[in-house]
Amino acid sequence: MRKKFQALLTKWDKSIKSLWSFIILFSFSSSTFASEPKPWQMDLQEPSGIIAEKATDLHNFLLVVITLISVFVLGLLIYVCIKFREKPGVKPSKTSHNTIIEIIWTVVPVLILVVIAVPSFKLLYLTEADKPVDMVVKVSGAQWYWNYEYPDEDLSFDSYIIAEEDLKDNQKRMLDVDNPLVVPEGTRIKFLITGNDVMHSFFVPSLALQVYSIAGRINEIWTEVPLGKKKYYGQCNQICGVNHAYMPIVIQALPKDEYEQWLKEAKVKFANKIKSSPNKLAFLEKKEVREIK
Ligand SMILES: [Cu+2]
Repeated sequence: MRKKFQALLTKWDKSIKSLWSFIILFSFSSSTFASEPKPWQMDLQEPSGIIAEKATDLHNFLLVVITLISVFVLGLLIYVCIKFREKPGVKPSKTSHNTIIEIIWTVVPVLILVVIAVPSFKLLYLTEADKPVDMVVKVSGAQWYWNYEYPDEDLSFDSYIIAEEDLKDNQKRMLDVDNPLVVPEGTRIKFLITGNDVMHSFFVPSLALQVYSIAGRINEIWTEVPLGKKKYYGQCNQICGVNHAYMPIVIQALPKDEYEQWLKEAKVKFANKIKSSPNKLAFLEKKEVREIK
């Protein structure tokens, strides 16, 4: 009996180890080249850059706090349900006030909120900090595509989703685009975000970017793209019309020399495209793009 149990334990240990190595291998191999949502993902995407890392830390800290509070409240509920349940021959308590308990349940939540507020405000100030940046990119949301403008390079182009039937083997359905926003690796970037028509939202979770794109005003945010050739996937996350689901975002980080090469080619490729074209409409039901004269 004991031997059988030990054999079972060893088998169990082995399968757990192989499962772990699979998970580690899988997450390493897929996270090396891309930050993207994964099937059955339970947690946040792997953070990239200082803001995303701090936001993930805050999220994990809050998760502990809310779990402790929920368990405590659940415990209290179970306790009162059992202790004060209806029983024959027992007179129910008529207590309606208890000054000490009332002070405790007012002061303790205030203290908890203060403890949460400190790291929360710190992070908020960091995201708003006016840090020196390496480059600026202007992002315009439109129905239903993104326009990226590099003001220092006099470069501007549109970025459309790749239709399902045109996807290549290594491209992701509903996430990959024809012209990604290419940036050099290890760069601090300021994004100026505006809109052409209705409200959109520029959302790249792994870089902790989530900013409304609103016509007539410019919102700004900065992020640090870490070292490493990598794709960061995002989507518009403000319901903006019938093709809202079809305007993904791809930020492609490249080594400096590859970025310079891309810049040279892009200046030729998008030479006649100086500013974003609000007249351009994407008819994604028909999978075609048409210019309206
Ligand atoms: Cu949108």
